[in-house]
Formats: sequence, C-alpha cells, structure tokens
Amino acid sequence: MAQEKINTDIVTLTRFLTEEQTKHKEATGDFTLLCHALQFSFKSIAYYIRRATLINLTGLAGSSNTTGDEQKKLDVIGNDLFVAAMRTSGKCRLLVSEEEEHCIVFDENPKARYAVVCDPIDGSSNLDAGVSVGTIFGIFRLAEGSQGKQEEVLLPGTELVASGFTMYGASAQLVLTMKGGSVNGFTMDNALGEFILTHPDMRLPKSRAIYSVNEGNSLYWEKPVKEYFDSLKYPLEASAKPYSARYIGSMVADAYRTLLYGGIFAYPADKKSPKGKLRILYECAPMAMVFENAGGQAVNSRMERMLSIVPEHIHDRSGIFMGSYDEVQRVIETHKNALKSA
Ligand code: P6P
Repeated sequence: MAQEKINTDIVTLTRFLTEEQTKHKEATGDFTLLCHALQFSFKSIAYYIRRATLINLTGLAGSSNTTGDEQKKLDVIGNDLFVAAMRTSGKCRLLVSEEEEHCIVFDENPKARYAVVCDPIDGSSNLDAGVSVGTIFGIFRLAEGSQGKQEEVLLPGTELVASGFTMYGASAQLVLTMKGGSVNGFTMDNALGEFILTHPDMRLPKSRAIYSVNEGNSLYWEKPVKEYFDSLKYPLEASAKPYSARYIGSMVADAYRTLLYGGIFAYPADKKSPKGKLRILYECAPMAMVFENAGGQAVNSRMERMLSIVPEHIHDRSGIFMGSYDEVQRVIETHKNALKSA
C-alpha cells in the first residue's frame, strides 16, 4: 500500500514572518522580532488557559478592570504575560490593554517604533464554561520622532500595520493579517510548540444566511437595527428562508466562525449602550482589518467604515457590524431606507 506522503515543507509562523520580511527591502527586522514576542505571549496564554481548571485558575480575581468588568484570574495572568512579552521584546514603545487604565509607555525601549493594542483575554466571562476565548491585537507603526505619548495611539484602524486574533479552543488558532495583505490562519501544533499555516489566504464567502447578535438586547435596539434583524428572521419573499442564528458571546469565537462560514456578526450601539459595548482600538479596529482583508466589510452603528473611526480615548467603544460583503451591504441599505422613511 502506497505510503501516505508526509508534508515536510511545513510553514511555521516563524518561517512565514521571515518570508514576509524579505518582501520589504527596508525592513530592519524589528517588526519580525515584535511578532515573535507576540507569538510567545499567545503560547503562554494558551498554556495557562488549557490548565486553568486543573490549577484553580478559573473564577474571579476579586478585582475589576478600568472599564468596570470583573477580572477573571486569567484576565490578570494573560495581561501580565502580554505586558512582559511586549516590554522584553525591546520593540514595543506603547501598549494599550483592556486591563490597563492608562497606556503603558516602555521607557526602557526609547527607540522602539511600534505601539501595540490588545485585549489579552477577550470573552473571559465565558472561561468557566469552557467557551473559546482569545487575544485580539493590533500593531501601529509610530511616527518618526515619537515622544511615547498616549495620544500617539489614538489612530484610525487604517493606520494598523498588522492585526489579528487568537482563539484558544480545542487547539490554539491564530488569524493574522498585515496592511494591504491577505488573511492567514495558523494552528498550534502542541507537539512542536509551533503555529503552523493551515488556512492560507482566508476569504469570506460573499454572503451567508447566518446572523450573530445578542438578541437579549433587542428591547434596546434602534428602529433600523430591529427592522434589519426582522428582515432576516421574517423574510418578506415567500420563497426566502429565515437566517440561522449563531451567537457564542465570545467575539473571537463568533468572529472566527463568521470568517470561515460567512454571515454577519453585530454588536449594535443601543439605548442601553449608546456608544456600543466593544472597544474601538483593541476589538473593533483589529477585527475590521481582518474582515476587510478577507473580502468583507465592517461598519459602526452610523454605517461609517469601522477602520476610519478615530477614538478620542484609548477605551472608547463603538457599535459594529462585520462580515460577508453582501451581508454588511444589506445592513447599510436597510439603514439608508429607514432614514428615508423616517
Ligand atoms: P454580551 C465578551 O465579554 C465581549 O467583550 C465580546 O467578546 C463579546 O462579543 C461580547 O462582549 C458579548 O457581550 O453582552 O452579548 O455578553
């Protein structure tokens, strides 16, 4: 019987980053080294999440973060691991974390040219239930002569040089995209301790009858939002079928499914959360870059391109609709029609 051909030409994340660097003649290697530090933080966080139940790391830390969310023990550990990895990389000047009230300025890295924004463990409220959580991150290149000031990171998502997220599920998945580039998915091989390229050039299906939103907020939705979701659930065309509902409540998990299967994910601003719930810098913008680079769209609750939004504060929030190109276009059209008939 013919022996199954073993793939020996394995593309690890390390190899992928090295090959990416060779495409940029002016590259100094700083970005590559920063990404290796990011890679190490994902591996460390994945290790502790996988062992959380075994070493009593589930449950609350007895503290709250700056935006009022109760911190899980793993929130604190994940943040500490991430901060240490960025600090010791020597290539990160500024770090914004959901778990830190202020932007961290690494004075020990005065010549570093990158700012990193992150949610170290997004979806942590689901941890005890074994639901997939993840890390969301974005990388900005600071302007020449950066003074290392917090205001320097109040940038639109169009300025991101890279973004992505990990999802710590059955295996750790990493989704990474770079400015103007494709979206590539990597799967952690625990035996090798390496992220392996398993989903090259991920492309969103142009449309898919799946919607992902917390229906428990529908009482607070503005009229155009309610009309949009009703149009999915109660289609006017006799032949049309209702959309399927899928909502996990962990952004990285809902985003990963939407990226693979298509459809739309939404966390609209509403009467309860007029500015929305998800944060612009380290949740909405990095995800919007991934979805746009995969052929989709991402807009806020005013139907503005998510990547064009400039936050006024590092923890500013926004409503978001992101997903398949045609599904987001349908949101935009529904809102336009609602405004006309208002
Ligand atoms: P809700 C998790 O707390 C999170 O920040 C995102 O990961 C997720 O999409 C959203 O909030 C879920 O919020 O109100 O539906 O529980």
